[in-house]
Amino acid sequence: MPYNGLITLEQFIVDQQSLYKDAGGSLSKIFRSLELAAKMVNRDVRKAGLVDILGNQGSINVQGEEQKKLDVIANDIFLQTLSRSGEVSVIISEENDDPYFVPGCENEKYIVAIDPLDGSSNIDVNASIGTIFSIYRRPNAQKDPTLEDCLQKGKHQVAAGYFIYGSSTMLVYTTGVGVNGFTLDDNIQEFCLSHPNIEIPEEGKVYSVNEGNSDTFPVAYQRYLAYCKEKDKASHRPYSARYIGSLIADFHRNLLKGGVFLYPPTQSAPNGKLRLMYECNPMAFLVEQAGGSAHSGSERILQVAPTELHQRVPVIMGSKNMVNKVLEFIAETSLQDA
Ligand code: P6P
Repeated sequence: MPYNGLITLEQFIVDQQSLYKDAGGSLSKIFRSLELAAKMVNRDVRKAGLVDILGNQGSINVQGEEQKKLDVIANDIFLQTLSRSGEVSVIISEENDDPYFVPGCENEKYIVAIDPLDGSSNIDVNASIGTIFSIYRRPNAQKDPTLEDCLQKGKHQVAAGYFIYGSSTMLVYTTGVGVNGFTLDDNIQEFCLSHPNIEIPEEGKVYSVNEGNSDTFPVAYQRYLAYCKEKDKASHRPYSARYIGSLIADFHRNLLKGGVFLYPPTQSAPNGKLRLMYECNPMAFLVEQAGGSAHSGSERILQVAPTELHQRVPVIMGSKNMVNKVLEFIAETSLQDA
């Protein structure tokens, strides 16, 4: 019997190993690296207000965004620990223009895509932020890794998840056999199973979108927002608007309570703002494994064929029935426009 009924992440991974065909324990070693890095980032996030790691690093990342000091620190921590696992041949990061080919690991079989500290604009105001990760196998580990190895559809992910540094620090992940959540027990510094078999409600009463951009949303999305605000008791409308501006925080709330998150195309961001490889694909894998949906407006997110490392894609994801309602508005509008 586990100590005090607690099931640690380590014990859970060992128990699950046979389920996700982790022959040799390579994937388990990657998870242990991710867990160590998250504990280190969590330590730095928790003290950010006390030591000089707030504010901007001054450098600009590939997205043209100011890199905050914690962004850079988190990126370094994850790249170092993943490299040291000895199981990862390539790391894709929001903070790095190009793939990082891990020296000496040219013939390892895993690729990790990561957003080391998503929601970084919220660091200085103490709102929840997090790390998002996505893991693929290389098509052919006998050859040296290439950029093409990295550009795989989301449906080929072997694992995905996020760490959220919020009122508590959690890990939520999937290896394709459901979604489980673990909460960090600060006293023993162990992630312990706290949310087994997470399933997202098919319906919700929350919609998450930056309505500041709504005047340049496609008409279908504007019609959906009007629908959310109509009074209809039977369908629990008007819905509540909840938008923190930190993807992990908005996604996590909707995953547990039900709801829909949208980042539609806008005039300034015709493909939306969120990145396919290390934001939309991992979240899509998670939400589908939890019984929800994730769509770009024209296709299932996990079917999108990547062409660039940092490409963006519009996204509608969350409770299945709510995503389908948005898609209905898109279909109706395209019929009317035809
Ligand atoms: P906007 C944070 O920078 C982020 O990448 C996501 O975490 C978040 O959902 C989104 O951008 C917020 O973007 O344009 O609404 O500020």
